[in-house]
Parts: sequence; C-alpha cells; structure tokens
Amino acid sequence: MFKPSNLFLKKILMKRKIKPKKIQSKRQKLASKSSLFDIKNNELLQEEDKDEGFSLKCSASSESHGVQPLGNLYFSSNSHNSRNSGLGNMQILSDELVLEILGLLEGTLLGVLSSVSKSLYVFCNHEPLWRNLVLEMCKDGIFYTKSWKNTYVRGFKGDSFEGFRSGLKVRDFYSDYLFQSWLCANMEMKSEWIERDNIVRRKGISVEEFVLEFEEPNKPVLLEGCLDNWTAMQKWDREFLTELCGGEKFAVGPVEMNLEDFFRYSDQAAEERPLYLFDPKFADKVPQLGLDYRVPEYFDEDLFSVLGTERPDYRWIIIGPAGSGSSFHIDPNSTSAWNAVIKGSKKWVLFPPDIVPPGVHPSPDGSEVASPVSIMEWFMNFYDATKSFTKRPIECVCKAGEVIFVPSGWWHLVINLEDSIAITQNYVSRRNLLRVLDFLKRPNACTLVSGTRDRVSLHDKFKNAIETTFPGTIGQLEAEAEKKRAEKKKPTFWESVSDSKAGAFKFSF
Ligand SMILES: O=C(O)CCC(=O)C(=O)O
Repeated sequence: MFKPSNLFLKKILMKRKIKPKKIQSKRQKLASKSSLFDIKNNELLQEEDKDEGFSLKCSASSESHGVQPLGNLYFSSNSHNSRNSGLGNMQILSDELVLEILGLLEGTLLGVLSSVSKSLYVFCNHEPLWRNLVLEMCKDGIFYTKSWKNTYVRGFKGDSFEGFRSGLKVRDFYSDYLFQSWLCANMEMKSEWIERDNIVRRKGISVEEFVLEFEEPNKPVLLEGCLDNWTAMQKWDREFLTELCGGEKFAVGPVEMNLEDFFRYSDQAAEERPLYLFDPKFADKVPQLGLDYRVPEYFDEDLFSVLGTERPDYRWIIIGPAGSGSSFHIDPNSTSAWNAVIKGSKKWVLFPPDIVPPGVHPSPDGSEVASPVSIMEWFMNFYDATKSFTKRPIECVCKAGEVIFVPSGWWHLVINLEDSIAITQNYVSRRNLLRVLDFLKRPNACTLVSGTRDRVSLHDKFKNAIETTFPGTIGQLEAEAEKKRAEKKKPTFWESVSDSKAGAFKFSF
C-alpha cells in the first residue's frame, strides 16, 4: 500500500491552504522533522520549528553511506529511490524485514552480497548486523577497532588488517528506518531533554525521615552527600579499575569483557544502543570492589539476605560510555533500588507504577516490562508527549556523589550523559516486603521472577526464611496494611454527613 510521507502530505495540504493536523505516527514525525537533512554538510536545516532541531556529536560518524530520510525523496529531481531498484523483488519488504533476513547470514555472505547493488551495499553494511556477528563469535573477549564490521574482519585477518577505508556514499538512497538508526547513534541529547529537574532532593536526612517521606509513600528522592565516606569516590576511575581488575572479565550484554577491552570499545562507541557493563558478580570476582563502598544507611535493611547464597542477584557495578543506559523498565521482583553515581552523570526519567510511559507496551501478564524503543528514540519521539501529561514524570540528573532512590514498581529510563561508573542495589525492606511476596506468588512466577534459577519456589523459601528469622513480621505487616485499607474506605466526616449523590447535607430539621 502506498503510504505518503509526512512531508508529501504537508505539501499537498499547503497547496490547499489547510494546516496539517497531527496525523503522523511517531516514526513519521521524526522523518518529517529531519526531512531537510543535508547529508553533505552534516547539519540539520530547520524549516519551521527552530527548537525541533537536532545537533550531531562532534564524533558523528560519516558511515551513513549517504542514507537520507524518505521525505527528501520528494525534493529530488528524479524521484528515484535506489533503495528499491537495488533490492529487486525484495523491495516490497520493510527495511526491518530485509535486515532480519540479512541477519541470518554469516559475514562472508554479507560481504559478497554487499557488492551486488548500491542498495545491498547500504543494507549489508548496517552496523548492528556486524555487531551481532561479533557478539555471537566472541563470547569471551572483543578487540573493538573503528567499527563492528572492521572488528569482525580483523577477528579473522588478525593484527595485520589495516581496516576498511571510509565507506562509500550512495546517491538517492532514502529510508526512514536506516536514517533514524544512524541519527540516534550520532545525535547529541537536546538541552531541553536534560534540563527538567523536578525530583525532591535531600541532604543529611535521618533514616526515619527517609522512611516516612519517601520509602513508605513509595516516592523517588535524590540523596546528596551520602557517599562522602566511600573509598570508591576517591579511587575509582578507569585507570585504577583496569589495574585493580587485571584480566578479570565482566558481563557486558551477552558477552564478557575485561576492562581494558571495554574501555577501548567505550572510547570509540558511536551506536544507538552502546554496550553496557552490568555485572552482578563483580564483588565475587574482585572482592576489593565490594569493600570500596558501603550501603548508605537508608538502605541497611536487606531482607533478601535471609536467603544467603540463594538470594536473587541484587547488586551490580555499572560502567558505560556517554549515550549508554537503560531503556524503560521496572525493576525485578517488585524490589526497590538505589543507584549511586561514582563517576559521570545520569539523566533519569521516572513514571509511577500506575502510568505506563508513552511508547512502552508491557505484556498483559506483566512478564515483559522492558521497552523495545531505544533511549534516543524515546527522547526523539515520545518525550514531547509527556509535556501535556497532568502527572508529568519525575526527572533529574544524578551527578557523581549522588544517590537516587527508585521505589518499587516505578518505570525508569536512564542515559549516561558522560562516561559513567555507578553501583546499584535492589533491596527488600519492611516497606515493600508484602509487595515482593505478592509478586513472587503470582501464578506466572516462572516467567516473572528474575535473577535466580529457582523462580517458582522462591516465594515459599523467602517467606519461610523471613518467618524463621523475624517471626511474626509478615502477620504484623499484613495487619497494618489491612488497617490502612480500612481507613481509606472509612468515609471522612464530610462524606458521612453529606449525601454524596445530591451533594447536599443529610441533616434534616
Ligand atoms: O543505567 C543505570 O544506571 C540504571 C540502572 C537501572 O535502571 C537498574 O539497575 O534498574
């Protein structure tokens, strides 16, 4: 079916002197915003809304191979899209489908196919295809150089391989999907996405205040000044960590990398979803890492510890380049979390449990709570929508030395604004114990529970261990919760004296 691009619609509507309505999908919206992209000058020219411009990173790669957004096709003199002619019968497939098919091929075949036509050259050089090949091939170490394709070929040819010369530019290739992918990898965060800061900040509050104001009502807070005594704050930087950890390998997505290799990758990474080091076993691997920080006193209660070595994963070291981060998700097992920034800074966007962020579609059974949309794509296509929400998200930039409290069930998205190092821990305290037990008891616990192999029996094991270690606690919490529920239901004085339907007093004389 012919789908007119947004720019095309705009032109027709302008001719008819009708203002275009917001009829476009989010992806089309992006395509229209960037439809005046001048690929030669690497700059975005704005037609109308000056504030809607994007700027590219200084390091922006020229590996776009000349791909332009579809809207530009309507400015071209010959209306020829080499994307289609070079795909032959495959041109009816969407870009995503073409890439999915190419994703079934191994590197040599991709290389051969890339010489068949200009179009296949562009598709076969799509970096995520090569990234997947490298990640599949090198489970235990990656020597990243220049690009994923380069890294793949170097893996076979060895150090003598000097690398590809810069890529070819293809004329008249228009594709919103490939253009957006390149743009997301190479654009800067806009200042308006970073600036909004409406989180409550506290310094030096007591544990009781924290519990009363934030943990009990399940509200986020940014805590300042509670990492001052951390050795990690003074010592941790990439040189120190590389030296301390030696050749030890850490979990980086589906692979394991040592820090030297990971930092080499970080320095060159320019992609939509940069690799992120996220390791739950860091303190077993390098015990000194676990000794260089101390859990802030607000989070001392850690009820999962009653399970000893059988507890689900609960703490992670997180290291990533600017642009890396975590797309929208809810934390595992209904736990709450704290996240302490040691180096760098992180932009946070949080939505309460009753509001699903725009662009996120959790599965009905709750087993899939992660967002398929990349972080950059979310900011480009969905951030604006939150401006009209009556309940706007909580936002902030968490800097080195600061800790954010992420309450149970809150959706959150995080992007590193600089190269960052952080520690995060998920925990259960008396304030969220009942929520966690409820979660572990759900009928589909085998798909919901995470961080442990023993998903189905975790509920019973945890409940029994709590009963043994803190007898009566669960019963007491249940009684308190019941009392609160009853209080909520109890009519207020005004409700009891007024007729809610008529809005008039019940008194009669
Ligand atoms: O990327 C980050 O630092 C945030 C991590 C996070 O959201 C999490 O651990 O749930």
